[in-house]
Amino acid sequence: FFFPKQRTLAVIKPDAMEEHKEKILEEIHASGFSVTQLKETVLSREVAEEFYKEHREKPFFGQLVEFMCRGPCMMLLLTKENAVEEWRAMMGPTDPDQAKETSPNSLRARFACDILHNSVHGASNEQHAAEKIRFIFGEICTEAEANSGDGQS
Ligand code: DGI
Repeated sequence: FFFPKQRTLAVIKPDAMEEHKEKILEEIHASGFSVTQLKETVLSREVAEEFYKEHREKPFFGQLVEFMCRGPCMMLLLTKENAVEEWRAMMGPTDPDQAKETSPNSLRARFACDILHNSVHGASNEQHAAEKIRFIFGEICTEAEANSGDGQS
């Protein structure tokens, strides 16, 4: 199969920043991703709420926002063939207990504490990736996106 170069947004979440950041970055590079942009930042409540707005109605939304603001995060723009899917595969399932069973080598199986404090984030599809990249890193976009004609934000 041939996959075109693709971009995704990855985040190292606050629970993993102290102990596992270097190891995760090392594995990102070793897996052939290019780190096109990188930013370490403490999210404000407003930014965290907007970042996870798809989950606004979920019972865990408050906890999730609070957790994401509790310390620094590392935001990464990753580029690789099939980046969205490959980064999701590297992360493993949302719940580390499940990850340990189905994907023991995944980052969440090895580093996550529980379903909320689960070490890493990755955009779930190409459209979310483009939207979150724009939200976090601003108006750096590919020519294809620039020409796609959705004149939003
Ligand atoms: O894309 P994922 O991060 O794997 O999962 P998601 O988009 O369904 O959920 C986003 C984040 O919300 C997830 O990484 C952790 C949190 N979350 C998801 N499901 C639950 C949850 N937190 C709690 N406390 N309980 C849940 O069932």
